[in-house]
Amino acid sequence: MTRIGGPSLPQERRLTTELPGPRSRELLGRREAAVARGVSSTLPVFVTAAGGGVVVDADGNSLIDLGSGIAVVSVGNSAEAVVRNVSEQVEAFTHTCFMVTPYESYVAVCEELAALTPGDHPKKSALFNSGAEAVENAVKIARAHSGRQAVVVFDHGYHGRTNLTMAMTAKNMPYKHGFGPFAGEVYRVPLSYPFREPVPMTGEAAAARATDLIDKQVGADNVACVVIEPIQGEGGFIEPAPGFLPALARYCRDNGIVFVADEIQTGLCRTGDWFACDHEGVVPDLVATAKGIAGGLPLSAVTGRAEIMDSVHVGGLGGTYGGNPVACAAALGAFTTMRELDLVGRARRIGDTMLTRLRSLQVGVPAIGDVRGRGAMVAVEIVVPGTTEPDPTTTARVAAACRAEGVLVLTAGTYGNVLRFLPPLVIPDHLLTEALDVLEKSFATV
Ligand code: PLZ
Repeated sequence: MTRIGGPSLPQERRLTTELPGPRSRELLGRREAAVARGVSSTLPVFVTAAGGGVVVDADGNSLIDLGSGIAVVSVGNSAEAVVRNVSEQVEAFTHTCFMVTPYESYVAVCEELAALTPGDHPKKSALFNSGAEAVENAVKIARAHSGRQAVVVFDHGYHGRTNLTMAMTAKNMPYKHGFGPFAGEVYRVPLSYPFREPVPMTGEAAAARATDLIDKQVGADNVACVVIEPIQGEGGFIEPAPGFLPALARYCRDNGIVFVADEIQTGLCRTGDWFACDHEGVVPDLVATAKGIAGGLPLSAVTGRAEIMDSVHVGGLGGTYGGNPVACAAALGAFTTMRELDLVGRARRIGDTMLTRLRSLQVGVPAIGDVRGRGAMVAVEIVVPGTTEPDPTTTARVAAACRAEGVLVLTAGTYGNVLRFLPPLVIPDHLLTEALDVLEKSFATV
């Protein structure tokens, strides 16, 4: 059977119409009548196929994908092993509910997560559907384990759109505006943000600034968990100074606080390690994963120390669809693909290519205030030249110019001034180079 999408799609940038083209515009009309306005789209072209490093739309345009559906299709869209496993699974059964009658693939995913996540202590997992749900459950587990209530999060953090995770997310617009009241007992402390520190600060000093606030304003004894993205995603790909995460992890250990790494955007090969925490040898008590875990199917997990995971009473965790068999089959296919194609190594090479090119671009483009990233999670922060003042307008213009030329880029950041790049880890080199050429031209034209 010939596949419509997947890795065998021609790996080329091809523009046959303006974007969106006539067919997409027609669908947009229907969309406007039927889909709620609150759900937005970065580039309103309607997709018909995707694979490798391209997304193809209803008008036959083929775009270079530097977004991976927000860091999801790391193994590529419709990856072979994912499609095979999913097809077999839907032919066998589509759902029983693990809480009613279990199946092997759920257990196998938990075994894989125990092996892959940082640390070699005994671990257990529970599976859910979305990133926000995983974060919510990590908090439930930490509270059950510690008998404490407070949750500590960071400036610029993003953890989801449900009520508790909105409270944990920093940015008001568009995530929280008008949606309160929010869950209580959530406390926010400063991050380490090297590009924006008023005075240069070591990771240890930035951690002390945060933990001092926890001590003074919350009280370590009241804190159930500290939840942090090891590299912030939506907040603008902010990599804390070296030493920041290890110092926080130490503080948590010394104070009986559950250290939760939200690796939903950073996890599963994206940063050139299996998990971003591996970079400094940080071992979280709990790890939340989602996005890249299942090649595009909705699946998420909380994985952590067996004794913490098991502090919840029987029946205290779950949900109708959590660990759905089709999503678990996809995840097992994704893990296989990550190993077979060495996507950890591939992410590192993508990072080298992109950072080298972007740093040389920065020399001639004063609006590029910072180039940063690890592995295939790379960003440039756009500022008013000669200052650190964020410039979201230029950022939006450069992003729009890239998209008009068929390169799908995303933006991020508290100030909306970060261009971020999250290519599928299977993107061919020639497409990555071509996308960087388009980006370079876009800077020259705006
Ligand atoms: N934690 C670190 O990056 C999702 C959000 C897109 P869900 N990020 C993309 C949007 O505008 O909604 C994310 C994340 C981190 C949690 C989440 C939440 O994951 O699967 O979107 O619930």
